[in-house]
This record gives sequence, C-alpha cells and structure tokens, in this order.
Amino acid sequence: MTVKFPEGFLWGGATAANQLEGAYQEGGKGLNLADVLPGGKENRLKLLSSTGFDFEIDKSKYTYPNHEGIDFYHRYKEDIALFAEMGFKTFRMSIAWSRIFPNGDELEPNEEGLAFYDRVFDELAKYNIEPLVTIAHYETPLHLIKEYGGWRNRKLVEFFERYVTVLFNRYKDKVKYWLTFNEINGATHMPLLGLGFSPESEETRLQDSFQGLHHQFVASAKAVQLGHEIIPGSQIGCMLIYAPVYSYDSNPENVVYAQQEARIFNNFCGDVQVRGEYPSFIDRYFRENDVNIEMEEGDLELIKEGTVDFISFSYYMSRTDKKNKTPEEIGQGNLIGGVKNPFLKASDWGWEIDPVGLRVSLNELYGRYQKPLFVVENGLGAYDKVEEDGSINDDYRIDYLREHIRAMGEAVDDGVELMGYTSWGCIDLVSASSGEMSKRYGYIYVDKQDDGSGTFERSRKKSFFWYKNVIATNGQEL
Ligand code: BGP
Repeated sequence: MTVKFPEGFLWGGATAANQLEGAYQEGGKGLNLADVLPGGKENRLKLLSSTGFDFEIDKSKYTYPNHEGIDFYHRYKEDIALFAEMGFKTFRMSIAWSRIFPNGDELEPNEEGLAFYDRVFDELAKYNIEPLVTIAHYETPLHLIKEYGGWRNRKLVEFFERYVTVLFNRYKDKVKYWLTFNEINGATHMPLLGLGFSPESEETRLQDSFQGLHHQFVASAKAVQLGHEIIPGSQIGCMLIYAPVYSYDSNPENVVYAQQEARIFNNFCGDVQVRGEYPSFIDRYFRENDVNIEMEEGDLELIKEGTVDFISFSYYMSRTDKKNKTPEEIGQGNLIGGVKNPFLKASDWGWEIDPVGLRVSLNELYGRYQKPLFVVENGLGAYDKVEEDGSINDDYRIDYLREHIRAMGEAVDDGVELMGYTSWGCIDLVSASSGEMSKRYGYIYVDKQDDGSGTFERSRKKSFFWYKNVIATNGQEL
C-alpha cells in the first residue's frame, strides 16, 4: 500500500528540557525532580518503582547525568540547524518550570529563564519550525516536592496557573501548540515522575496518585481555558502514554480482564480531559480500591469547560495480559506489566516492538473521541556503535521507525485524523526511566557516555538521512 499523509503533516522530533538542556544551575534555574534522579538503569528504575525517596543529591554514591544533559542550553543553535537540515516542520520540547519559577511558588518569574526560551523559539522561527511545547514534562520544581508534597497538594494548582499564565502571555506570538502534562496517565505507575512525590507506602500509592491526578485535571482544564483566552487560535492537547492491552487468548475471562485494565490505564485520563467528565467505570474501581477523591466546588464544571483540542500520545509498546498469571509469567512483560507476547520481539531494554499496535492505538483513540490525534513520542532506544570512520549505521532504528510510520499510514487510511509525528529523542539524550546516555534514540549522535566522558560533539547517523527523505516525500518514501 502507498502511505499517504495529509498535506501540512507535522513531521519532527521530540525532547524534554530535563533530558537535554543540562546547565542545571545556570540562568537562575532552581533544582527540579530530574536533578535529584541518579543515573544508571539499576539505580533509577528501582527508585521509580519504590517508596520513600528522600530527594537528596548524593554524589558520593551516584552520578547525575541530567545535570549536564547534552548541553542543549549552550548548543541549541547548532541542534536546531541540524533539525532544520532534516526538514523538521515541528519540534517538541518542554519548558523547565524551575527555569521560570526556580522554587515554583514565587510571585514573579525569572527573566533569564524566560529569555532563554525566547531565544530557542526565535531560532526555530528562523527555519519555520513550529514549536510544540509541553508545559510539564517530569520536572516539578524540587521545592514544590519537598515543601508541598508534589501534586498531592492542591496548592500546586495555583502555582501551575501562575506558571502557565506567564508562559502564554510571554510566548503568545511564538507558540501555538501546547501540551499540558506529559504522559498524565503514567502517574499511578510512577507517581514520582509525573506527580512529584514518592509514595509513603504501597497502601497509600493509589489514593495519593488519583488525588494528585485530580489536581492535574483541574490545572490542565484551567490551562486550556487560559490558553484559549490569551492566545486566540492556540491548540492545547493532553498527552497520554498509550499501550493497547491485548488479551493473552480468547478466554472471555482474559478478554474482560484486558478490557478493564485498558480502561483504567489508557482511557480514564483521556475521558476526563477530552470528554470533560469522570467516566462511569471509575466509580467501581475507586470503590474497590478505597480511593476517595477530594474535590472543591466548581472543579467538575471547570473540567467540563476546559476540554482539550487534540489528543497527543506516546507509543512504544503494547501490553499482553491475562487474569491469572503463573509466578514465572509475572515480570516477563514490558515496563508497564503484563506477560510476554509470543509474537513480538523486544528491544535491548525489554520493550516489546509492535508497529501494528500503533495502528490499533490510533483506531482505538479516534474511535473513542473523534478528535485529532498527534503521535508525539515513538522510537527505539538502542546501543549505537561509532565506526572507525565516524559513521553510525543504525539500520535497526530505521527498520523500527519505518514500520511504525507505515502503521500510521494504515491508520490514516482507516480514517483516523492525524496531525503529526514527532519521534522521541531526535537527538540522543538522557533516558528518563534508566538515566542512561547509552539508551539512544537519536538521528543525531551525541558524544556523551554513561560515565560522564565525551566531547558533546554531534554527528549525523544513517537514520538522519533516511528521515530527511521521509519528510521531504511526506512519508511516501520509507
Ligand atoms: C517517555 C517519556 C520520555 C522519554 C521516553 C523514552 O515515557 O515521556 O521522557 O524518555 O519515554 O523512555 P526512556 O527514556 O526511559 O527510554
């Protein structure tokens, strides 16, 4: 089949401030969550799924790769020129909240932080690259975590409102596309990243996570309203981590189990942010798990009035699951759980590779909401080898991306309205879940290694030239 993408399709790449900027103490920036997360698969993954983290930096024990990132803070001109060379129509980035409000609870913003993003947006404008900006991407100011307990605390709604008001007013002529909270539905799995708190115990995890989510729903709805008021014509989306849940087999017990899991993980947050109301299925889940959400008067109206304009999501893997798992099957699945799917191969990090699942996801989401969709993350984290002559032949990455783009084309042909595609980590950066540099996603290689060594020099991988041609042919040549 020939893949056909709409005219004006937004091809590009995606990043997050904390994973590439570095300069963690420059320009008046305050510390944020990512600054206290240690590097290394073992250390970071353990922390993300554990309880009682103290949010302290201990350099005698750990490394902190996000402190330097890939030094985008000083090298953004060179990087944006490379994105332009590939023909990017859009660039997804986030704003580090603690560059704008170093502690998060100040009344006045930090001018130096605001000026930095002005420079980045101006540079993008030079090449007609449309910024797509995530307002909160796993980088809650540390002060809000330590003093307020992160998003569990209602106070953050007010601080967030102040933050977005400043952003919208300042960048109203420069940024049209905004996303509120990155992978908002990942919160119950890893509250540390999205909600900025470490559960006190397993017993309190769900209650605190859903309460935090409620605060984010209110904050997001408020942001949508403010955005529309301050920037006429702006488009504000939600951002989900989406993984279709397959039943392991045709046993109806497993089918219904997979359906229930999918509702909670994939649908709940989207239903609130797109339809503007808590879905009926959540009542039973809350009852059975002793979750009680504290709401203030007006919250539900606000949520109803602040629905998003489009739905963006990350797609890395599907999940296969069954009701009764044997002890051997437990832990055999993906990052997000489930069991091993015998039809799929996995990446070096155990993430199951499933391009068809992207077509499934797009059809599920469009069927449910009939709103424009945007794939804002997708990609293969892999080890790259630099050859003697400096070349990097990442055919495995090209294969992965080609199949996923093909699956998007199928979905478009299925009738799905798709705005664009920004593959994750278009330039190598620090991995969010493992704190490694060696888990590389980029079209552009960055000479920075796990042990902190490297020159930060950039070079074009084979996939760079491949993607350039994909964009030039609007996805016709894969
Ligand atoms: C998503 C996050 C990103 C990103 C990506 C890849 O969950 O939104 O921040 O890092 O996953 O994950 P990782 O870096 O762990 O490989």
